[in-house]
Amino acid sequence: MASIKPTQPPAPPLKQPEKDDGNAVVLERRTQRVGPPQMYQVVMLNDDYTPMEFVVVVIQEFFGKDLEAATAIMLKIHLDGKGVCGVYSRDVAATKVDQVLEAAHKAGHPLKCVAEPVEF
Ligand code: TYC
Repeated sequence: MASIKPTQPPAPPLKQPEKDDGNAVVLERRTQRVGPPQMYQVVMLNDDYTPMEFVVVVIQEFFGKDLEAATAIMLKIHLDGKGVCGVYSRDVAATKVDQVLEAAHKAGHPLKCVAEPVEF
């Protein structure tokens, strides 16, 4: 008598390891942007200890202002508590903040500044 084999479900096809033939195309997922990129203003804050001259030099050095413009910005910060030194893309603004904080820290001054998104 012929034996009856139990029927097996078909085996899944063996998966071939993917080979890189050097022609692979990698698609980078990008979030679609509508409108211009968000810009950031670097806002410097007043304090009671940082010398005015130091602030003026920092504004000239890192924000590309001449002596007159840097002095006007410094005085505005001194009188109003804060002031905008410049407007940049996100990475550039973050770099400016780092540069100012490092220079102030090295000189022993408590000068602070922050980057904040520009409202429009
Ligand atoms: N208020 C400081 C002083 O009288 C000067 C100053 C100006 C400090 C601007 C910080 O962001 C600043 N020496």
